[in-house]
Amino acid sequence: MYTQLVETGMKGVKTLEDMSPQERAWQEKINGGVKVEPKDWMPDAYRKTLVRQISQHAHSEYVGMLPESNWIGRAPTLKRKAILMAKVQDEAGHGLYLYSAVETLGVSRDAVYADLLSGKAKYSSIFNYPTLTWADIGAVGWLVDGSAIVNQVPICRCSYGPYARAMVRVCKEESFHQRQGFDIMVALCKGTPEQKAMAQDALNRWWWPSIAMHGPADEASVNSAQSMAWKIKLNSNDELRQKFIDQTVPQIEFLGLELPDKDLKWNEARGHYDYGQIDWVDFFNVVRGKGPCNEERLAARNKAWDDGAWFREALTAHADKQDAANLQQAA
Ligand code: BYC
Repeated sequence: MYTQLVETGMKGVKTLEDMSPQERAWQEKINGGVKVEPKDWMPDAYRKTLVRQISQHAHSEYVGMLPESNWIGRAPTLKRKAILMAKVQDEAGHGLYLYSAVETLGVSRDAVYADLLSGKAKYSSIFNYPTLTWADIGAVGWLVDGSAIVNQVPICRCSYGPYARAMVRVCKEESFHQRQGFDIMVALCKGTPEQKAMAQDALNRWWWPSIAMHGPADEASVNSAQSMAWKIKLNSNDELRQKFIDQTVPQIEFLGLELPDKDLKWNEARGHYDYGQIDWVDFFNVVRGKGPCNEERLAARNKAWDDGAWFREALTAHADKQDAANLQQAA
């Protein structure tokens, strides 16, 4: 949404020589590992890129609650239900930390949220696929939160202080989420043949979206070069995708499930797994709002916003009364 406002595209990453003395001094601080804080001077394009990425990230957490909350009422045991409720609540908390981090950049949470509700803002492609069976809840925790951890651990070291600090707690919670998902998969894979087949089916459907969610291939990633120069991103999309694949294949083998990609095999020379062709046409369709659940997700978020109007009004009225009482007391 903000890309057109960012003056420095992939090919236009400025060298230190091209920068003004102020920008050069700032970039040198970044190169030296110094964090940028909200009141520091920063280039407009850096601020806009952060607003874009952090708000998309916040929206992803918020929309990401929907595919899983769909199963809270149908979890197979009380224990699984309590765990899933805690996980979904954590995601709401992640959204709140991230919306707070965006506000430190001088934009209001309501403004960025309005862009989500209108369909203008992006959020992660992964949440536009349906959770059809209980095994999908296992696959989402294991693969989606697993991908999120691989992406977010480096963000704990990114150049913008409030974003980096927010990620520390998010990553700790994501580790719990990933383990609860894997635990569901282990239980299903040790269960009846029908349960194991359910686990395989969930893996087959979630594998490709989970590796695509790391973003377009490096040569098609318009923002990576600049974001990496600014240390908003510390790794490229393909590097993180490869890391996720390398760590997840042994887990698939441990579960005794079939690899979901016939081209997935260890490459001794590269020291990594090779993998098959990602369907980028499908990915960009989903990103553009044409995925299986895009409409449903936005409708759910809009309904929640509309249903909550009376509550927001009550909170505002209460805060106004408190302010008036405080003013009277101070007079
Ligand atoms: N979905 O130049 P690129 C979670 C867009 S939360 C949709 O590589 P960038 C969880 C991209 O925005 C998961 N759009 O972009 C929550 C750009 O478009 P614009 C969310 C995508 O920013 C609840 C265009 O494609 N995590 O896991 O350098 C429950 C070109 O891409 C996607 C984050 O947000 C996508 N998958 O790199 C459970 C992490 N990928 O904006 C789990 C923080 C790309 O120019 N974000 N696009 O119009 C990032 O690390 C980076 O923003 C990305 C993309 C790696 C996602």
